[in-house]
Amino acid sequence: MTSMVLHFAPQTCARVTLVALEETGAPFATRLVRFMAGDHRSPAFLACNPAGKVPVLEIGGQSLTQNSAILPYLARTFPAARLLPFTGDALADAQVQARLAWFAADLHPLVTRIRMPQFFCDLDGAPARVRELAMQAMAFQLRSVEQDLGQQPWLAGEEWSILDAYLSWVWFRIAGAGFDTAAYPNLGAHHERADARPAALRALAREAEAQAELERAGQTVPLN
Ligand SMILES: N[C@@H](CCC(=O)N[C@@H](CS)C(=O)NCC(=O)O)C(=O)O
Repeated sequence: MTSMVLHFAPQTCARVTLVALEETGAPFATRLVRFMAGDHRSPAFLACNPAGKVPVLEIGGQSLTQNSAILPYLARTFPAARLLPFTGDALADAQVQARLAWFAADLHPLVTRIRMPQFFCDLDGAPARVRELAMQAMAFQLRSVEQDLGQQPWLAGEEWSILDAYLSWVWFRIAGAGFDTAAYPNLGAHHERADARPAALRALAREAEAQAELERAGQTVPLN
């Protein structure tokens, strides 16, 4: 079997790939990227991903980046894990890709503005406003999902998919940054369900180990 190595950091969107790998049951190794030590700007890491971001999945020595590419790769390579509801129908499969793109291109940038608004405008008082506007935009994006999850347990319907892990990561990031979670009870319950899956628990345990390692070295990313 082709070897797989995930470059990741705890609490980041690499969690989604980590959960996907755990769901496949395939063997893989992990490499902790220590942002506070500048690992993501090292020549070795930039050779894997010139964008300097996690996740990077090395597959037989080749780097694959972007959750929206990695997750379909894993879904197609390990069909028994049923990571994504691909059917082979071009339009249905494009709808699945659209969902992935919604997470990567619409929701994730809002998460970043909510968590790290100072990277978008550092003028006096501006970060608070950046965060506020991003919270409003996030609330708008999540309203239809909240409605859907009142009718069905998982994003794609009756069956779990890795889209649920993506949503759970978004929820984790915004809930920890003061987002008004009380207005989204179905999303809150979904988060509990998604994170209680055995593969998610294994992924969270790996993250906890990595976080402890960062704490021992005084290299945790400061909370905003
Ligand atoms: N579009 C990328 C986003 C990757 C990304 O933004 N990763 C963040 C962590 S959540 C990162 O590595 N940030 C470090 C940096 O930008 O310096 C994906 O979905 O994989």
